[in-house]
Amino acid sequence: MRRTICVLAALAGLFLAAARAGEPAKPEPSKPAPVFRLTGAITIDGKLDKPCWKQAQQVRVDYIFGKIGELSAEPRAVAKYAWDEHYLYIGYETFDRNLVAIGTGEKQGPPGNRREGCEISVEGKKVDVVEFFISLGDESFFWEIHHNAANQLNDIWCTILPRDHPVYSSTMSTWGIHFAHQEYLQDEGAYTLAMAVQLKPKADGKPSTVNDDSDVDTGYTAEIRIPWAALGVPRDRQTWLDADTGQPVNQNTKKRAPGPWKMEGLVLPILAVVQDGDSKDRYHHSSPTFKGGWFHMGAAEWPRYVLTNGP
Ligand SMILES: [Ca+2]
Ligand SMILES: [Ca+2]
Ligand SMILES: [Ca+2]
Repeated sequence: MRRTICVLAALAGLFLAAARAGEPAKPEPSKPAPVFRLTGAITIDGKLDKPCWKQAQQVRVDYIFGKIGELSAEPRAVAKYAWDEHYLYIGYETFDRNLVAIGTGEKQGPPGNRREGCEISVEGKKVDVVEFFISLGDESFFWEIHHNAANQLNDIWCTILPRDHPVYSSTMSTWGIHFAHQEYLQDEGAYTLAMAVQLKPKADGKPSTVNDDSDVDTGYTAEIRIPWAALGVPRDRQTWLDADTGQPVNQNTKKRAPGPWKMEGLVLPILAVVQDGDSKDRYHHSSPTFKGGWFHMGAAEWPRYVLTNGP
């Protein structure tokens, strides 16, 4: 009897192995790429000549939308990421030969740090914009950020509910995504959202021009600084300081100020996207495996990064 059970178990094992062999192999999730900590404070001026950007790994934003793993023959954009205990930093560069940037005319943000939004699509205009989808590890909740050559910025908190959830198919969730446009990235005390742009020089040495197609531009570089608190990071990474003495305190202390965030080791998916209104292939992005469709629905395919202390 015992022998029969053993033989049956072995046969079942063989069938299972055969079934597994017939399944398409699931690709292993790629190892997160390191993002290095800043070695000193930086001024957000849009210039990528700082040591942190020289040491940061380059992220190619050259994958052609809808063509899995296929890179553009010419560079479209490069993104770089860095961090410290208060901020995520994004640096990027475009190579656009005709810069177009259109503002929404509407401002958002906290008092003292309000910023104009940017249009991402305008009928009859060849709008350019760079986008970042930043998740703190959850594929259903994340920020979508748009930025352009005129230093205009949108920040949209996106929520994707399960398909069988009533809100998924409600008016709150167009195309299955709830776009919270009116939300904005919050400052944390003295730690504020900042961004800046530098237009790259043209062949004649003068800066590229925005919304003037009589010349040949070379693109621009940009920096965006986002407080960790704004992005929705885990609260157990937060610390507090005594507002008077600057000494570490617990969160029940009345006169407290934001302390350093303990961010080392955090893994976060970030997708970078560049839109060039002049290009036949309008969208390029940074994911080697994204299939197409809504970027929002493909968070599992966004490249992942891990915050590390240094190279
Ligand atoms: Ca363009
Ligand atoms: Ca917003
Ligand atoms: Ca121009």
